[in-house]
Amino acid sequence: MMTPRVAAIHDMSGFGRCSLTVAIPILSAMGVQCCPLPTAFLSTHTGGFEGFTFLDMTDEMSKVADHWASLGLTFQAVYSGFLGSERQIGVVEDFIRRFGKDDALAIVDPVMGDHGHAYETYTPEMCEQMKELVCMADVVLPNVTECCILTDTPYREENWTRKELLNMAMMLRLMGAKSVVITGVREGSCYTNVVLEQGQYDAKFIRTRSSGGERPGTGDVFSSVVAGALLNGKSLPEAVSQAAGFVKECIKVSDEEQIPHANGVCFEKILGKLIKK
Ligand code: PXL
Repeated sequence: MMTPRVAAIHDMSGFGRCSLTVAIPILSAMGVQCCPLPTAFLSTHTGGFEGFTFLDMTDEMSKVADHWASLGLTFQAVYSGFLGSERQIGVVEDFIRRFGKDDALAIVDPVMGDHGHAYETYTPEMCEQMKELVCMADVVLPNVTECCILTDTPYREENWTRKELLNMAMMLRLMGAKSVVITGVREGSCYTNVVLEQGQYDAKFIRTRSSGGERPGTGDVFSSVVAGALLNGKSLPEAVSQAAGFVKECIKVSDEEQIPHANGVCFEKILGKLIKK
């Protein structure tokens, strides 16, 4: 099989294990060529360190896209995550229009916030603009906070009914996303991922028992494994199950190793499990 190629549009945070520093190794381990298009360079992620630096790369991104187009490069998927400015969201939309043609997948992780709050760098205007990007997605992977922002639903930390979750997933599909995965919904001692596939009217609820505390970057680990699995020919529910299992193990080993919370998950310890036999 030809090596699938992905354009990965995320920030590069030097320390803290998120975005490109997890997407590149995970996709490579899964036999997928990852071509990074950084949205910003930060010294650390924004969730747990004071005084992080932030270099916005918006102006560079269109130049990179122009050069890639001039080389005639094609991608089997465009995979976006943390974005650095409102204007940049339009740049990503243009990129998908240009490179997401034919059967290339547009995988959009609408990274915006967690636990009912937007991340420090996400303005209300950016959150609004993200609704347009989501319309272009073949697969969109919001957590509950992001799902609420995108569907204008009041946020609750817990006790979502499956009907409410299905309704929110349906709303995202009505907006234009083809398949929807609502990630990391807390249900008692489990996390549930809600998978609403293109053309279906019922969702699959994939439950995984929690293996420890929450950590930054797990959403990026999850979406990167889903992207890799889809490009390896797995179905969306299979990809979600693999991602949920991998994140669970990452959290377990990080707790065992007593990795500080802000440092994310030490996925390096178990990365080998993703390597295709
Ligand atoms: O994991 C999401 C994420 C990605 N990139 C940056 C972040 C965060 C979450 O805090 O700060 C820079």
